[in-house]
Amino acid sequence: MSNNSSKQQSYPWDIPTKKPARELSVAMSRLYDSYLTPRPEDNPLFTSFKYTELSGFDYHNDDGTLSRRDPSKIIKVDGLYYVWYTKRCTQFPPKGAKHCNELIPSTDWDLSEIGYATSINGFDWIEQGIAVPRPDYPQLGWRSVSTPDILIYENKYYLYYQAFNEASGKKGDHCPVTLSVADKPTGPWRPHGKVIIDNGEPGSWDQFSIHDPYLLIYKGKIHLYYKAAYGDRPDYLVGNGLAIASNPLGPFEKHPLNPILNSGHETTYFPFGSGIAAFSIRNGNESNTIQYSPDGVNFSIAAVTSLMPIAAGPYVANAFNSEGNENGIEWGLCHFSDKKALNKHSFLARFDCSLMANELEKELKITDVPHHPSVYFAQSLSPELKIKRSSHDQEKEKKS
Ligand code: AAL
Repeated sequence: MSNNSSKQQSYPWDIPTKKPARELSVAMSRLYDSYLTPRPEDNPLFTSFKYTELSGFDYHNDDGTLSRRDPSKIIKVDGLYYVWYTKRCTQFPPKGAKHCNELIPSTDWDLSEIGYATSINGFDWIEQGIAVPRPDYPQLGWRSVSTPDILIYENKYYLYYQAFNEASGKKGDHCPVTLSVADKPTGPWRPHGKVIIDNGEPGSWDQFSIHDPYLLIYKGKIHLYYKAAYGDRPDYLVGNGLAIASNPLGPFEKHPLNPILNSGHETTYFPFGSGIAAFSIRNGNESNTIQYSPDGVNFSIAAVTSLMPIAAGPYVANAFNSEGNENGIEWGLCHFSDKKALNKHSFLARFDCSLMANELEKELKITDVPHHPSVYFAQSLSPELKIKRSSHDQEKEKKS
């Protein structure tokens, strides 16, 4: 503490919007240095999230045989919104890597295809069918194709997706990324048939998996963000990488600074102002944050939030023609899945947020988001830990 700090004026009652010219604690300094505005209510990169169930999708009475998950970003073509997603329609629900076969999926995204749907308002959807089916053995992705994202480049449509040649979970969740090309969003889609992003060299963080491809055109270059889960499961780490190309078919050059996000399962990126913003949704020290980079590479935390949408695929108006003054995003689709359910499947839902540079939606700038007690109690102790904790207490009492 400096000598004159006791003499300086108190921090004002009405929070100053500009950093006051007085000594500040580290936390209060950070409020001005690390965030666009000191109050989240005014911060264009802070948002809370609201959720709406969608109409138009059937799930076989939730018996686990029909799943939709990992939606792409959403695009609008001729007044219609389009989304692509992992669609699994199998005779049986997933039964794990040990019990899977040609009919029984290992995981929720095993034995899947790429489905797509359209909507005029983003709430009511009509499934249009399968965009990319599983190709015949031994073609790339014969076991499963999943987790798509869309790029429009020079009037052609490119669907990037994960291509599994073995059931996920057998060794890990190992797969590369490939793509299919079409002249229209409705297809027909022509498989490229080749791996589009190579796995890293042996021993590197992305040696086994390139997941969640996510495409933007930024500063004239195709930016493909991806996620890799690295380290040994179940305690793996999750990072996001970036690969850049001048042509949708590659070659994609991985950024030398990869990983460029230190946390965040799944990828959600959008042009914001003159840079790129990202969701860091779960897994890692920086879970539940919204991040910003002035260059698409060097991200910092811009907001801490809660109840973030899982596997968010936002509607990004200028994903492929950003002009350097972008207004951000307001809604998208995400998925929910019950990891503990026996008949495991996922379903799509809509999220709404307020991440616009030029507009604030008050209803979506709330930091106090109360949850029903059932949300907390759903996070129950395992029976083993409960026993350990209660015997701890008895031990402690005996000692005291
Ligand atoms: C998802 C994504 C990828 C993974 C699996 C299915 O949430 O990260 O798609 O492979 O889980």
